[in-house]
Amino acid sequence: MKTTLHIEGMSCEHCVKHVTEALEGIAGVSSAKVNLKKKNAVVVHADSVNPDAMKAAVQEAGYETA
Ligand SMILES: [Cu+2]
Repeated sequence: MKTTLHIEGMSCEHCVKHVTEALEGIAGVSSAKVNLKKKNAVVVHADSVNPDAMKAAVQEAGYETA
């Protein structure tokens, strides 16, 4: 499955890395491509991964997501 999350609050490559690691740290997520300019993350994951878990991981990392 592929889910695109809108992410607010990223300002540099460090933020991108932070969000990428947060998302890829979730069990069942195979990859997360975070785009600073587009302010989004395209996450490839197993069907079992709840979108709310991905949002929570982004928020715990210190960023906003809707
Ligand atoms: Cu940053």
